[in-house]
Amino acid sequence: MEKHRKKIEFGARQHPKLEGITYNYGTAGFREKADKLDAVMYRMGLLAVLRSKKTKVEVGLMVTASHNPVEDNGVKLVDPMGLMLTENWEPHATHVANCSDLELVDTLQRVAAEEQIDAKQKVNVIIIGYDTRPSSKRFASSIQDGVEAFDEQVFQAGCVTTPQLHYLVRGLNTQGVYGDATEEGYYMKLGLAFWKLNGSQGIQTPVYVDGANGVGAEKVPKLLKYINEGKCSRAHFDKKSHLQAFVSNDGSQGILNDRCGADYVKIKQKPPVGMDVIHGKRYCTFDGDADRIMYFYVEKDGAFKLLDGDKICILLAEFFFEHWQHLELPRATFGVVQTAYANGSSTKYLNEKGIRVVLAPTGVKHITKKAEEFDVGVAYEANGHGNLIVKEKTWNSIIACSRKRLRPTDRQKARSAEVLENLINLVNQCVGDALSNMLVVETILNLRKLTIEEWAKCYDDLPNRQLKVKVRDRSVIKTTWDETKVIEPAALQRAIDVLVGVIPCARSFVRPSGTEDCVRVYSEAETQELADTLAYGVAGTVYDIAGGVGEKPQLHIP
Ligand code: 16G
Ligand code: MG
Repeated sequence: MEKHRKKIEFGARQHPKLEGITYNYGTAGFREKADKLDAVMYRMGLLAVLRSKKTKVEVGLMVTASHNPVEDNGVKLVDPMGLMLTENWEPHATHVANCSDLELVDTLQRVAAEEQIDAKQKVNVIIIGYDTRPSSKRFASSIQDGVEAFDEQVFQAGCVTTPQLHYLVRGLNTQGVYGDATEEGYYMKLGLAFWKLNGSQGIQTPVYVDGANGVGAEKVPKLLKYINEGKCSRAHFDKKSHLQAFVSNDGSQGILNDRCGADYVKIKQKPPVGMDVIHGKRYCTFDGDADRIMYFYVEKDGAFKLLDGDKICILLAEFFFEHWQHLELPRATFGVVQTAYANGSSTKYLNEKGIRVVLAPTGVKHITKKAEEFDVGVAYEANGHGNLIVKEKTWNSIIACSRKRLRPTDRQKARSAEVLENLINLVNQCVGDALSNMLVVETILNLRKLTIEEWAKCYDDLPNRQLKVKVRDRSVIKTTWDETKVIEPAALQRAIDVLVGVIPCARSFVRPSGTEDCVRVYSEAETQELADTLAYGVAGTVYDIAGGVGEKPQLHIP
């Protein structure tokens, strides 16, 4: 470290830390107004070098603030297998971001000592990706300054979706076994799996995509090129399939995430601005960095129908489970991970199908970790983040079933194994991925010959309501691990129990947000009126018991 002290200090002068801000490496890395982030970017370049020295392989950094407004930005570190930064490094990131410029080298030295990092360990390369925000490209170069202060090298992956950056990191660290570590390799892998599942006929009806004016919008046509022109294999150019996707909010006019994108559609429960939504067509919506997706359509009478992460989860889990049962792998476990936000009807539906469901706290890192406890885990958040995770030994068993010469009586088994092998290749196992999950949904609907309306009808969502309450200090609220109950203040949970108890089939919980300064309230009940009454009742109680500020939430009945 001493060897690089001068260079690191020189860089710190080019990227000086702003006074009076405390940064926190939260569920999705750092997020802030972009004009407050330059020093954090430089410092994360430095930290990524230490992380890479520690793991002895490549790590990545993604510059994005996902569904936040365009003036925000953020950065997160990506671990060697393309997963989120391991939790015990989050405090290191927070310390390195918050120390003064003068303390920077010493803080890095402390991290290196605590993690017993061998200073001589060589770093191959640090991979950097960024989204379409105006500040993003500049930040990628601030990160590069951090990496170069250690005399290490970067690979600038350019403007990519968050899941593509995760894919690149995993591709590099598996020497291409997971997939060629290039953007082209990503399209080829998905394109080939899509062709194997859907054949040359492909899918006959188009899907309409709300690109949130973000990075996903510009990647859809690239992906389609590989599918429709058969460019999904270097050796063969004959693997042509068919998929049409028309992108609105493609960034040519509108503003990133402005009245469009998955977050807007979910919260407002209405179509994005900038898209003509017509009965009889199938729509989906991405968020700004394309790691979330949801589907929607309108009924004849114009009623808006959203198919959120829970519905996608069920489509995937049920399809997978049916084929999985044909494989007869008795010792292998299959399960679904949801969060407390999962609609009660979705959990009931899965239970009735004999599929095991477990809960995890909100956030991709939590659901992913929980899913890893199964041999095959499907992990989804209602807001559209989700994927499928398969253990290596189970992957090998599936391939063995699919490749083995089986007796004619085992044909179904071989067919199911082949479908699952291709489906797993179609999923981005690192992290939820809007592009890949769009192909997954399109494929399952196609293979099952389901329309979006038929898919929507698999269960009716219980009416629900989400609210935010402003309190003086949201950290006074402590919940159980799965976030379904409040532990402190105990009086708050007692009050929630009373409110829930008087409404049949109702459920409600509260938790401090990990990304905003507020407490979130969720409620569901048999009717919208009851869900609203309950949500406002609970919100009012949070306000009274947990130090509410500003206006008290109140239900205004028109
Ligand atoms: C972040 C998380 C998302 C979670 C959301 C909850 C990642 C990549 N993203 O966006 O999974 O649902 O935070 O936000 O982990 P909240 O804590 O403000 O409710
Ligand atoms: Mg996102």
